[in-house]
Parts: sequence; structure tokens; C-alpha cells
Amino acid sequence: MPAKDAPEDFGQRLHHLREQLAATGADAFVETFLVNIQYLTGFSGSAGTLVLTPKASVLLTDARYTIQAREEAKSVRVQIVKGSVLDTAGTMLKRAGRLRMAYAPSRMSVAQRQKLSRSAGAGVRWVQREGIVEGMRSVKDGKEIAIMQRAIRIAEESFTKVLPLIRPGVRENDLAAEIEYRMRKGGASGPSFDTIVASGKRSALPHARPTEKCIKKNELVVLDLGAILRGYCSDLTRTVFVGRAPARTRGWYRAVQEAQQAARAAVRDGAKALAVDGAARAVLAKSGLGRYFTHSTGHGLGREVHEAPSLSRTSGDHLRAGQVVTLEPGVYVEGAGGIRIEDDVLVQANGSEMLTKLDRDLLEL
Ligand SMILES: [Mn+2]
Repeated sequence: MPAKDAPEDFGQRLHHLREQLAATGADAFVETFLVNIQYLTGFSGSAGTLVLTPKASVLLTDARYTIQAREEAKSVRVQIVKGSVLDTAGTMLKRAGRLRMAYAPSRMSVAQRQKLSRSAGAGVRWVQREGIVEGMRSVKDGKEIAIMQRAIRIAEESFTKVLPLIRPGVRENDLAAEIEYRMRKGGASGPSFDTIVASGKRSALPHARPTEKCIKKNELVVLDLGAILRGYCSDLTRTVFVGRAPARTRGWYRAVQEAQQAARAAVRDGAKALAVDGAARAVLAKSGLGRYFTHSTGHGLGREVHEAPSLSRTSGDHLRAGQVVTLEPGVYVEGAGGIRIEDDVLVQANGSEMLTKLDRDLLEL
């Protein structure tokens, strides 16, 4: 089968992971974070532990997943465990001899770690290795990007279908429900996060939850939505005005739009993520809106709706070709309202490709 038509190459991912572990002086690895396990093996169950020793790659799970694990995780040995998965994993490590065992402290609970080391015994030396799988995940291959483009399309189509419903008298909750229903009907397995519909003064809350509040004339409405397709997330925000927007609101909108354009112009392989954030921030500062931009410019997008890299003021990340990041500057003025425009962008060698195709000019409904 030619590579580009092949399903996700889990064997290749495991091989790549082993190379990276070796480069950091580790010869074994344990993963309990399910998102990483699915990326590495294809297994989509809700319980499991992946163990890599110098000689074996083993997915341990329980009897609920006997059939599913063998169907999904073909590049590893599947072991169905009757008792405690972690105890069994630890015992397996004990038998494997002396190991330098890498694990990511941010992805493993203290209780999991204690259970593993208790049954693994003194022959295993535990070494902390943060972000190895997340680093691999952040750079997408063509197949992953194609799936993400479809996830974006589902969100865009849902937004477009719901647009005629945004009118005075409609509740925020109803719009959020309609958006999520449309995404499901469009093929999504679910929303990437709880859909945000925030109107009027509530639009100044960047992460508002939809409420029973009815939309009124002459209000801003922020809609932030995303679809999950085959495990990959999209993330999209549009802000609309119900009625004719006053000059001040148009000015804010234009500034946010320009901030997003400036951020996009800074996106390319090798760019400092904080420089992308800085480009957006500089535009808003110049418009006198700097203090109303209260969050970071964007984040990586993939199997998690927020993943590496971080496009923030303090980020130490460098962008790499193949990463998909959001660009989502905003202004939030207490008592008045908020505006955010969010699109998903693919980092390329000399620039970027805008994956979101939806128009981003101010919509007056
Ligand atoms: Mn986002």
C-alpha cells in the first residue's frame, strides 16, 4: 500500500518515540495519558497503559476492550489484565531487568507513579522526560492535516447554518445547542469543547458559558465552536453584531482583524511563538486596546483543543512546519462587550496556510 493511502503509521510513531527516548538516555517508557496512547497505538478505549521496554511494546487494558484493543492497536502486543493494570505493568517492568524508565510527570498522577514503582521494584530507575509525545503530536503529517481540514469545515458549516437563527429573542443556550447538533449531523463525534455563545455585556467574558439570556438588538455575539473528527479538533470563533454596529465597535473589530493579520504574517517555520503573540499585541496596543487583550494569541491544535505550541507572551516555543495553531486575538471591554476572531493556521516553511475558509469581516445581522 502506498504510504499516502496508508492508515496512520503507528509502528513508525513508536519507532520515532524509541529514537527520541534513546537520545535522552532512556531505554523504556510508560504512558498512561490516553490521548498519547491513542496517537501512538490507535487504541481509543477509556482505560489502558502503554509500556515500552527494550524488547517489547505492550498495551495493557481490561476485558471490556479485548476485541477493540486487538482491532485498533495492531503495532503493539495487547495484554488483557484481570486485576490492576498498573500492578501488572510494574511486574512486567520488574521482569525486564534494569531499566532507565522515562515518564512524564505532568501526565501521570502521584498514585499511578507510586503503584508502578512499588511493583517494578528497585531495578527500574525512573527518569522524568516531559513533552516527548506531545512534541511528536504537535507536528502533523498530511493525513492528519486532511482530517483537521474536514473538522474545520464541519465547524464552519455549522456556523453558517446557525447564522440565520442569531436574532433578537433567541437564547444563547439554544444557539449553542443548535451549533453542536449541526456539527454532529455534519459528521463530528462531538464538540471540541463546550460551545461558547456570549452576547451583549457577556461577550466581554472570553470564556463565557451560554446562558438563558436572550440575544437583543444592538448586541455583540461571540460564538466559539469546534468539532472533533476522528480524534482531531477544530477551533473557530466569529463575532457578529445584531443590528448596525456603532463606529466604536467597528473600530475595535478592525483592530482585532489587523492584529490577527499581523500575527499570521509572523507565522513560519522557526519563528518564535512569542513573536507571533507580540505581533498581534503590538497592533492592539497601537489602537489603544492593549489592556483589553487579556489572553494569549493562540495555541496548538490537534488531538487536544489546546496543545503545543503555546502562542503566548511568555512562550519558549518555536513554531515548526506541520504544526496547526489558532490565531485568536480579542478585546474585552467590561460593561460594553467583547470581540474575538479565531482561525486555524498551518505552519509552513516560509509562511502559513489559512485552513479556516470562513469570511472574517464583521457580520451585521
Ligand atoms: Mn482557541
